[in-house]
Amino acid sequence: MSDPGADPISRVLETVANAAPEIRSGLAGRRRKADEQNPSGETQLAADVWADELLEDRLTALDGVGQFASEEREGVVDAGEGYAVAIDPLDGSSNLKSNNSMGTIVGVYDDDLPARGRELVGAAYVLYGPITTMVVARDGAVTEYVLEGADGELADRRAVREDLSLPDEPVVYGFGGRVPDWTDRFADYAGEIERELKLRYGGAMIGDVNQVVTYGGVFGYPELDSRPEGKLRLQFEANPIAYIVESAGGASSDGSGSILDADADELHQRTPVYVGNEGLVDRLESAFE
Ligand code: P6P
Repeated sequence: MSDPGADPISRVLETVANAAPEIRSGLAGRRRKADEQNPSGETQLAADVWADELLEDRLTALDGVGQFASEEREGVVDAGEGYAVAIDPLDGSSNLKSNNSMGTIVGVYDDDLPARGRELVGAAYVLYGPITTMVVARDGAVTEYVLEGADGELADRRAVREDLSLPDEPVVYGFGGRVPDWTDRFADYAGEIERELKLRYGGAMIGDVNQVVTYGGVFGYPELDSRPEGKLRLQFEANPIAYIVESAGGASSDGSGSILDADADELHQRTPVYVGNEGLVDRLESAFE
């Protein structure tokens, strides 16, 4: 398990890393639908519920964790004194049926939840791809690890990219939602980008964001005519990813400014999300003026 002597933020991140091989090995048998919906009204899979309970159990047991919240549960769990941990235990779990990439997202806030992204003191995502990797942002630095473990045990956490930063030249883009649902101003922006970059959209934010972090480009789940606030959750998805991408030299926006400056009013509030190379995000904000 995590090193008890480490600081609380490290202990949270190590606990998520240690759980990753076990979560990965537990997915195959948990593809069935659960009987519940999450607070966002999305049908849960058995894997969603199981990963959420596993991580809640381990993270709330840590000294230095005072609150726990998850995309999969209604309220904030009181865990004593310390940092607030917000997770998306299985981001993109709808990809489980089609056997495509998924992820786990974690944000460590130095404030009660719901909290603004500026209160983050650490964030990470695990990507369950052909291999299991974890991208961690702390103190302005981003590191990618390979997490290797047989039979659900973490045998090795090996840094493979340190001081990770987005390449200067963007290559890929990925935009969520249905094209007819896009607002005109986003559709105009997307029309420009589509003629410049290569489409990489896999339906799980972590897989798509990792493409942008690796190759340079832009990911967005935009404002929609039917839902101006978009789909993605501020506490569990948008803030941690914005923190990571901005720590890697990129930019984030909710359409008007950095996602990290967005007011946090409700635990499950949604926000439009645009992250990637600064120039591409700037162009989006200019198109929205
Ligand atoms: P759509 C997964 O459910 C998720 O929350 C993100 O990981 C992903 O970017 C988005 O929703 C996909 O949504 O509408 O394309 O299925």
